[in-house]
Amino acid sequence: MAYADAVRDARMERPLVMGVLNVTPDSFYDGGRYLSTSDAVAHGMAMVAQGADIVDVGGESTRPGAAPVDEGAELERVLPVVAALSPRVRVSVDTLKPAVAEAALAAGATLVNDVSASLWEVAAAARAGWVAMHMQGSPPTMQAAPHYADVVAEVFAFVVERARVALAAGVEEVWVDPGIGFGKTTDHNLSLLRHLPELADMAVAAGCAGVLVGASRKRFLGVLAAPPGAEPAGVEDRFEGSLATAALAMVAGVSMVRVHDVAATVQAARLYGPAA
Ligand code: HH2
Repeated sequence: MAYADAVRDARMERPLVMGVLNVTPDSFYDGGRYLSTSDAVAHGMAMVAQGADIVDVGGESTRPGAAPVDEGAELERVLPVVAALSPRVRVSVDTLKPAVAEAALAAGATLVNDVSASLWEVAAAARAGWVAMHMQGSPPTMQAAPHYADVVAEVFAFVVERARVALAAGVEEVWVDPGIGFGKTTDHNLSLLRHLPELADMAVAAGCAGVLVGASRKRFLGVLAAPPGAEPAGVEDRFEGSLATAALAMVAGVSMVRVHDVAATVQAARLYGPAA
């Protein structure tokens, strides 16, 4: 049985939708929109009303070229939002810093969304879930010259190996994520997306909770939306590609998608749900 069918049969529910909530001035899509705690919490609750299963709170942009943020500033951005949302919805914290992950878990988050794939011990200590995402290099320079001999084999082997380490260290809920756009060209991203069914199978075999994919509004979708050779379409013109990619990922057996456009993505995910 294909993995996607097995997921449907086992859970009889739809793939999960993780709503993006960046409390930053410079995130590539929602930067500057939710700088106050009240605006951020209101947007988080709006995504819950649209059907988000998890709200992913971040206080540091990891877009290509992003400058690192001081730990104190990141804590100030993230903690009040995590504390306000976590009684009402499952919250993940999107951070590279162990201290921010620890503090967010203490404030009510239950999942560490770790784009560095290195914080599993923090998750284990707090009995929280953990996302192992692949990134080549680091945000300031990762898009300069991404290079792989075999992007699919290397990325999949990396995240599954990290998942095994985390599971052995006692993390019970481990997600793997190929890291779309993190040190990858458009062709690298497309190769990874086309091979997602293999990653879904590998994740199940390793004992993971599943595969998470975050392609929402990313630059390669702007490349696909523009005429050949033209400048990539801007973030506002990447909705259709984002929704199509989320749907493609779900069909491929991915069990969580990380998106900015929650309402539309939940509609797509409901195609998987039990008959009404
Ligand atoms: N992408 C971004 C941030 N966190 N986490 C996971 N697991 N997977 C992803 O693909 C992923 C992620 C980048 O998107 P965004 O948060 O919208 O932008 P920014 O990094 O500029 O804040």
